[in-house]
Amino acid sequence: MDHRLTLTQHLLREVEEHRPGGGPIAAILAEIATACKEIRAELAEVGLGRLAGMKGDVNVQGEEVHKLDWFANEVFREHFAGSGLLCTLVSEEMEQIFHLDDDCPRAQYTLCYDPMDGSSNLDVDGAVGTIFAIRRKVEGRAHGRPEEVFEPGTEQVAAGYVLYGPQCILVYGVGGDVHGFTLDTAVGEFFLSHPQIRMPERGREYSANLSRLDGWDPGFRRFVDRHSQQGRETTYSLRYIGALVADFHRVLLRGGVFFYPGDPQNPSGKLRLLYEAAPLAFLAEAAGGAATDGRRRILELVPDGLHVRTPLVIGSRHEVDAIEGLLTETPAASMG
Ligand code: AHM
Ligand code: MG
Repeated sequence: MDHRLTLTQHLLREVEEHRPGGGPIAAILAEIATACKEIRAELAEVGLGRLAGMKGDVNVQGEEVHKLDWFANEVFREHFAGSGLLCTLVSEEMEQIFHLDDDCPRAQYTLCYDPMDGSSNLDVDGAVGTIFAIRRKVEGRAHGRPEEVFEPGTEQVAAGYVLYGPQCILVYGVGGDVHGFTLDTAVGEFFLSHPQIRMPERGREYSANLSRLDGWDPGFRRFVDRHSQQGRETTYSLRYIGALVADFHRVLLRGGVFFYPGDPQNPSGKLRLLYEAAPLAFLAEAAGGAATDGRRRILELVPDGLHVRTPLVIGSRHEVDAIEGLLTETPAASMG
């Protein structure tokens, strides 16, 4: 019988290799995997009732909260409160930092996460996901204050996501390679299915919400023009799921680019730096790809708020460079 490597076996090996002495990082990642299995189990039942639909609240983003947004966030809180593994949680679903007072004296890490990414897909049985990044607790800062996490993404020590699609897939990196695992639902365990993922240097697909195109910097519009059917270089297909995790997963495996620019109403776009853009940028770079806000490397941006947003261009080196090149042209020239 073929030996299948479990996530736990893999974590112990990988974390020790890239983060020597990082046992707690492996334990946090294993705990995240368990939390996500719980979320996935609930998602599989959602059509049957108790967590379907909206909760009736509006979150800090001004967005309506699905019951599953709330549930997924609670699962994370329950898994980590009292675990002694984390000092601080930062979540899309919590306006303030969640400080684990009892755990902080011994816990060395902070977790930033989006518990239910793409939740507008919930109503249509579309793909959704969870995004996460682990940061080392910054010593000497007053804990429980947002400033505690105002560090660039280069300070992340691990990042990953879980995609709840037809299969449930967990992808993580701890500073070395990026690896993917598929949940065997009969066994209840993640097994290695995508070892050492490398993002192709270029792809054949791009991913963006084109309904917002009118408000974008002309450089983005020119990229779309060039690669549309009527354009001069008809080599790309458009793919857009509307859940960042799912769109990113496709780009990671097949190459190409995802972008969510700013526009006059939302100059920084929609996606949040701490628990969406920075974790995926960490993975993209580790897999040989790139992530920028159009001009600056995402991993070097320093947040000045828990829920700050950033434009995001993420994917294969070739396409990210191409967009950056178009953005640096003058608006007049770039409309060509
Ligand atoms: P969410 O985390 O509240 O679900 O919002 C983020 C989602 C991303 O997953 C996705 O890329 C984006 O919003 C889609 O936005 P739009 O509907 O404007 O295309
Ligand atoms: Mg999200």
